[in-house]
Amino acid sequence: MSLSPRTTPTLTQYLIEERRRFPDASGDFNALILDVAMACKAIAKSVAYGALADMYGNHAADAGGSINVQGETQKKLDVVSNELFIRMNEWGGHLAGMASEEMDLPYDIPAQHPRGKYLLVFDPLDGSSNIDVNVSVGSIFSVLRAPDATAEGGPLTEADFFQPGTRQIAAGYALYGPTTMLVLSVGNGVAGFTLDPVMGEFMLTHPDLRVPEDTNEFAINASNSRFWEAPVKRYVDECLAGKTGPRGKDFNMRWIASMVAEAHRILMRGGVFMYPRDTKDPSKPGRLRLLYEANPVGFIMEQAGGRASTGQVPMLSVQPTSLHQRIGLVFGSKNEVERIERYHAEPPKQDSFAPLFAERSLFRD
Ligand code: AFP
Repeated sequence: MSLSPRTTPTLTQYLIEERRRFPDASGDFNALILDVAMACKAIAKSVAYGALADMYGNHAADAGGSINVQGETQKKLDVVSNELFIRMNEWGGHLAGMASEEMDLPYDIPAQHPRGKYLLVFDPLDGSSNIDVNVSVGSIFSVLRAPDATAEGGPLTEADFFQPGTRQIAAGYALYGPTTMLVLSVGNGVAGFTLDPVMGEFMLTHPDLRVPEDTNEFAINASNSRFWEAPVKRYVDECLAGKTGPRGKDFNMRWIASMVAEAHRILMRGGVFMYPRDTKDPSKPGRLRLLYEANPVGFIMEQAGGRASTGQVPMLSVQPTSLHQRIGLVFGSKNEVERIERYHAEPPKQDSFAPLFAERSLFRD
């Protein structure tokens, strides 16, 4: 460890430098991001204490556990993280409302606190089904501008949040892994900060992150392969065929089941992530959620030179129609995501290459 005086900028310094691009800015936005960062630090602490602070296991509402709006069993840490996001962000006067994976309806700023001009949308603890086995999890957030009427005191409605991803003012995630990191875009590239646990500060360790345009790594839950649509099957089959297939190179596969951790790996070294629309449950047009998973991660990817898509259209162009809307999501290295989009646009090929189900393949004896 170097003993020279620390010159690495903090998150606060980074935000102040960024704000200089907007001489008329009030400082509200920077204060909001610092409140979000404070929530992430508090969550990082709870995650790190784990079993020592009785943080593992399911949330025990009425001793029978609790189910969120998604129909998923809430972990203790889901509930704690949601509460931390709310408490750290409701008082500052920067927000007109919040929405979360863990809350059925939007959260109104209590009357005793001033209202502001932004909306905060978050997944307080993504990948929380991995918590009890100590795998990396994270928080994902997105900042939108509130409609004027709401910012000025009108009623907060679900429709206030129905803004396409292109309208995000900022987005990011915190990753609670071997180190705690905050990855942030305020619309001017992507920067990564590492939490210095002694100083309690996020330090700018990864300025100007870029996603490599090409990759030989893909991530998908292959147990769903029988439900995939033809373009996804084709793409994965071609990757699995490796050097001897149409791609002419070998691929590696990864699946953490913690999207924020996969997003971070892809941001650092390239790759493609797919949780595509499939036929598993026709009532759900995808597994992941548009407003607090796909859009913020999509914004980060695009700001880092990567790409995010539904498979059919750019993710950030999708007009949301409900708060907890699910969607098919593909993101990562630009050239691979574009290839998957091309496969969706092309008419299905009768003689398409399908080694997964061919004579000598993974899924045959
Ligand atoms: P949890 O937050 O319930 O663990 O869900 C995580 C997640 O939304 C996303 O982070 C993963 O990529 C995906 O679900 C994993 O889904 P599968 O369990 O179907 O692989």
